[in-house]
Amino acid sequence: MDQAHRISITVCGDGGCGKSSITLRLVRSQWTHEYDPTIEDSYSVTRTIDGVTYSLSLTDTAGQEEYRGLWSASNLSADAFLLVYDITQANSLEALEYFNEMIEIERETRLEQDRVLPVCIVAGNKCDLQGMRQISARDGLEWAKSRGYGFMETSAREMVNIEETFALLVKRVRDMRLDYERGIKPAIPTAASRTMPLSPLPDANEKAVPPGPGSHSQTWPPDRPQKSGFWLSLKCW
Ligand SMILES: Nc1nc2c(ncn2[C@@H]2O[C@H](COP(=O)(O)OP(=O)(O)O)[C@@H](O)[C@H]2O)c(=O)[nH]1
Ligand SMILES: [Mg+2]
Repeated sequence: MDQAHRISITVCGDGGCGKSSITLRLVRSQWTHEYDPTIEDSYSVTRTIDGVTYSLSLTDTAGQEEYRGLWSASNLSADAFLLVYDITQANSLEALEYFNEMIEIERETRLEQDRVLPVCIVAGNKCDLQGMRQISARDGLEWAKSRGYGFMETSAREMVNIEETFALLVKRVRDMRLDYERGIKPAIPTAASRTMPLSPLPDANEKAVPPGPGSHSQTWPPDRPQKSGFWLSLKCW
């Protein structure tokens, strides 16, 4: 398989957020209750997306603070990063900032060297545990969007949005490479522009409020199909 169809992905995030579970779900469809949190492992898997077969090399990193020193340069050289947090752990979204800072430095380096930039997707995992939720989909989405990253809520346990998340990632890498070949530079928001307020999204349980009479604003919610119940809470951008 030629280089154009190879995609390396580093899965990162705090310990216990489900990196190994997500990775193993994609690679082996396996659901095991516990994985050794100290182990960093690599896997290969192929997926056909829009008629093209890609070989994905995944690195499931060991996320705990005490192992972060083991992060190798090869983890940072990935084509894409899947940044995983746990929707039931309030601090696990902030913990992504640690990885994001490394990725931002890597992005700067690639910009200077005129190389293709990495693609980042944020996954709010354990969305099956709705009753234990501490991080709203809106907060996860805003964190991702303000950095120019894609966003999904996933459940490795219930196999929700696992294939979809990797499919999104592959498509973004493909598009990023095509743009690069055409000389189109991606517009990644800078750290300075991140304070810009984002338009609010309705909560999963909130009813969407249609614009009042005389309002000439766009439809609300913007370009999103109306879904109900549990599925409404699974956001994907
Ligand atoms: N309910 C639920 N538990 C999960 C999910 N993903 C992982 N877990 C559990 O969370 C714990 C940590 O998962 P693991 O994949 O080892 O996390 P890692 O340290 O990020 O690799 C394990 O007990 C998993 O069974 C999920 O989507 N839903
Ligand atoms: Mg693990």
